[in-house]
Amino acid sequence: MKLTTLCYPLIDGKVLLAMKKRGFGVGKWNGPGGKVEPGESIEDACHRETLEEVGIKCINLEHRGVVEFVFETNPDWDTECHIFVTTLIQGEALESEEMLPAWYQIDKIPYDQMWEDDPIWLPGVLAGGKVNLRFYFNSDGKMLHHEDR
Ligand code: 6OG
Repeated sequence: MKLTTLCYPLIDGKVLLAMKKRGFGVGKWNGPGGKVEPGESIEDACHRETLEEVGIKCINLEHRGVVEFVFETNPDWDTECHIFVTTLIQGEALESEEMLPAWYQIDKIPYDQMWEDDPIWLPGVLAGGKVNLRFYFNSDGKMLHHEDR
């Protein structure tokens, strides 16, 4: 299954999210992230994707666990996604061709414009916790159910 990352910069009670402008998950707010390249470590991929997509350099990275996404009819989309929080960053968030970044107060996260799994696990991660869950989706991107992994 392909490996991916998601990064949540968390500074002064605000989290940096980014709206995907094209491709998979277009129109949805998510952490910056993407696929781990062959030969690359998962942490290096998280650093690279965060810099490429929103122009932020992560000084620290805390690994907060794994969320696995299983698409019952599109196994190409299945991914083991590694979740990171960073509390020390360099640079200002900048729009790229792929993503439009914005800082959100933790109690004002736009869960209605995010993937349906996010309200289940992201609040715990942003409160300092870890996650280890598997989510099942249908081909329309509708969440079916989830379980511990
Ligand atoms: P590219 O393949 O476009 O990166 N991703 C998901 N994130 C959440 N929160 N929920 C999902 O539910 C997701 N499915 C995939 C993995 C896509 C990014 O989106 C994440 C990657 O970080 C189905 O480069």
